[in-house]
Amino acid sequence: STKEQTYIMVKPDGVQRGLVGEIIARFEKRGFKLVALKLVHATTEHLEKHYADLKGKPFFPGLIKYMASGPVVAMVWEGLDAVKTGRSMLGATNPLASAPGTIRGDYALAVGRNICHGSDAVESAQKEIALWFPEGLVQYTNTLEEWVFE
Ligand code: DAT
Ligand code: MG
Repeated sequence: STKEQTYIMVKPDGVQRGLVGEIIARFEKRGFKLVALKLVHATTEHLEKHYADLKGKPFFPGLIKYMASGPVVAMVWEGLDAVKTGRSMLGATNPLASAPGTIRGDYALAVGRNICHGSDAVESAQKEIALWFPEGLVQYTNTLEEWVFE
């Protein structure tokens, strides 16, 4: 296992439904370190870059409209196997296939309203972090780290 950074985003439905704190709490309690955070109402152009790999899918226009419908909470979390672990904490893309105990499995039903995003690979995490945080991340020491990592 290696220390990684992953891009996690509470989508507009998660913000509207008051699930921001719940989602942040899960990453905090797991032991991940928060290294960037902001509330942003993204433009269509920005979201089309974020979801560039899905351009051409039948659901793409609806996805962009939904993602632009309100502010999102953009975050970067750091820790061991952050990308893969973040994905497993989120659950499956379709919430109906997400296990209870996962974020989507506990709080969502519809694939088009699945409340949160998580990077699917280290390379996409790096791209997404650069897209959402061109200003860079926050450098600081978390004094609890020695209790979370060996
Ligand atoms: P994930 O968000 O789990 O990485 P993805 O990258 O394949 O999934 O798709 C991005 C988002 O697009 C997903 O969170 C919800 C939406 N989406 C995916 N497949 C869909 C579908 N078949 N119908 C409607 N929306 C879909
Ligand atoms: Mg994806």
